Amino acid sequence: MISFKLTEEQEDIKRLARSFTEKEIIPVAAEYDEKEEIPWHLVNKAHELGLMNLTVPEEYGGQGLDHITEAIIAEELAYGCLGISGTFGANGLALTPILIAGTPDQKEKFLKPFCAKPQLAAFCLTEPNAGSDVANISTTAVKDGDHYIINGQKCFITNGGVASLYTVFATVDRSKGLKGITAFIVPGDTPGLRGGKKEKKMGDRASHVGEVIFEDVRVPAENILWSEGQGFKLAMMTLDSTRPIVGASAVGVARRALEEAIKYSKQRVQFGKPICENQAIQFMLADMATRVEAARMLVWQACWLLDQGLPVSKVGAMAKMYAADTAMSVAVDAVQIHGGYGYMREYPVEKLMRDAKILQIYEGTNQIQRIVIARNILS
Ligand code: COS
Repeated sequence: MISFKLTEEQEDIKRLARSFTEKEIIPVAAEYDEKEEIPWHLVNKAHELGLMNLTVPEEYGGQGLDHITEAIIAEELAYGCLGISGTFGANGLALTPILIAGTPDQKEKFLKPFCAKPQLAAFCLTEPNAGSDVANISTTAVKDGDHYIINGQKCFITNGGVASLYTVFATVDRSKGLKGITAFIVPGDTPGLRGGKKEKKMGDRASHVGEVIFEDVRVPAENILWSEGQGFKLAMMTLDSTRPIVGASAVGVARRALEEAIKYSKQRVQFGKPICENQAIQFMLADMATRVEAARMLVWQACWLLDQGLPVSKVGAMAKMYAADTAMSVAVDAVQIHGGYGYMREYPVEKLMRDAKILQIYEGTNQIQRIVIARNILS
């Protein structure tokens, strides 16, 4: 049976997330975008309200939610500010490898204390010379008795340098290519781990994105997820499960841009009538609204597949790609409908357009998503 009706619990959570967005995120979004800082007080509040660590089981201190409910929350929060929602969302990305591959002991040891407090986590995969080409990472993990010594540099890491917990991908043997990649859980206070340069970004500015430097970081072998050489597969499985949520955030950005454009087109009078009475504007709004609905359906389908434990690579990539492209095109059109005012910082669509761009790039560029889709349909 197919149903698009949310459960009572999902309706309640959606109301909670929407009210948090209206009361807490929207009033400060422009300020933190300008300051390029994380609003830490909102990390505390989101944690208190149960809007973080959404899919971590309750026994480990998370919310124990399914992926469809996670998508509903991500859309609502990103409606208010992509940078702020992405700060919370990065926990989901960083903790997913532990949820997929962690032993009960690892989950008890790392997830429980992490989720007990308002803290941030970071997923350390990308490097200066290994973005799309994950197999090319050069951060090394050298075995030393019952420990590994990690050395290297990660870049473009959300929450990098300000996180309390890191999932880190390093190679134990570069000659093995992707079969050498190994995933480690690394607490943020481990000696030798430090944040490097903080990036200055086009948009998504209320999130902290920066380098993470590893200098002789000593990690017990028991912190390996799965086993040596399983890291590439784990990274791919993680991204399969988080890309639909990037799609959900993109739907939030697109929906906000659409609503701002509708509101403005009804208020703005030119040639003696509101501009929404022009068919040129109506056709734009109709296309924007249709794309938002279609993107949400793909996101929900991908989340449903995830919740059923069914293969999700193809539809998850479609959801991320289509929703991110939708956010970009709808935000551009929203600026266009606002005319000169849309280009000014006074109106929110200027920020939405800057924010939307990153959705086509992070967690796999939209070109990578097309590779994943093409491989799936041709195989
Ligand atoms: N789930 C499980 N295993 C997977 C998988 C998935 N979704 N995708 C690939 N694998 C496995 C393959 O089965 C293969 O295993 P075997 O060697 O045992 O057969 C192995 O991984 C290699 O797969 P493949 O040959 O497809 O790897 P490629 O090097 O061609 O890379 C892409 C594939 C390009 C899709 C991958 O590197 C990628 O997603 N890159 C983008 C990374 C990204 O999103 N970066 C953003 C940073 S995180 S914010």
